[in-house]
Amino acid sequence: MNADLFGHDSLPARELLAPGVVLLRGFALADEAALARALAEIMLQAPLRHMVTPGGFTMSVAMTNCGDLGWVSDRHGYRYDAIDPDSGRPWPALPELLRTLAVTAATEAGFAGFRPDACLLNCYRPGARMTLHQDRNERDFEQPIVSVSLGLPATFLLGGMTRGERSARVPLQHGDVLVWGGPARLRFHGVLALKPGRHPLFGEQRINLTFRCAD
Ligand code: MD3
Ligand code: FE
Repeated sequence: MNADLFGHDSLPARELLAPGVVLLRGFALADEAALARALAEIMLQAPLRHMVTPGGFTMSVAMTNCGDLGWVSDRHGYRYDAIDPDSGRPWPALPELLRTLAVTAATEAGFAGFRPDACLLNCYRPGARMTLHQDRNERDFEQPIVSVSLGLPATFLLGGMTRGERSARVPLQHGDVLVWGGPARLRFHGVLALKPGRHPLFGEQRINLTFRCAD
C-alpha cells in the first residue's frame, strides 16, 4: 500500500476554511520539479530582494515577481509596476505552467474566469514573517487570489475583516494551494515566523507564489 505517499492523504482534497477560502492540499505536488526549475529561471532574471515599506522598515521576506505586473514597495508606497525597479526592465513573463496551475486551482475552488496578470514570489528564510495585512492594491476585488506554498511548512494566519478580530492558524505544507475570493478577498492575513528546517527540493526556505489580477 502507498497510503501515505503524499503525507496528507487522510485530509479531504478541497477544504472550505471560511466563506470564500478554499484549501487544495497537495494540489501543486505533481508539478514540484517543473515549478522549481521555472522559479530558479525567474530569480536569475529578477533576483530576490528585500523591499522597504512606506514606513521605512525592510521586509524580512525577500521578493520578486513575474507576469505583466509586479508588486513593489518603497518609501513612496505599495503599487503594481510593469518594470522591475532594480533592473529597469519588464518582469520575467509568467510561465505557462504557472498560469495553468493558478487558473486550474481557481476553477477547482469555484472561481471560473481567473485572469492572473501578476505573480509575486515571496521567499521566507528562518525567522522571516509577514504581519497581518490586507491585499487591496488590486483593481478588481471580484477576481480571487491564488497562493501556492513550496518548501518548508509555515503557519498561516487567517484573520477577519478588521485587524482586531482574532485570527485562525492554518498549517501550510509544501504543495498546498489556497484560493481566496468573494467574501474572503479583503480578509486580514499573515504568516508566522518560519521555523528552521530543510526541504529536499527547496532547501532551507519557503517560497510562496501569489497569483493576482492586478489590472
Ligand atoms: C487572504 N503572502 O504576498 S499567501 C502576500 O504566504 C501574502 O507569502 C502570504 O499575504 C504568504 O500578500 C500569504 C495567502 C493569501 C494571499 C492573499 C490574500 C491570503 C489572502 C488576500 C486576501 C485574503
Ligand atoms: Fe497578502
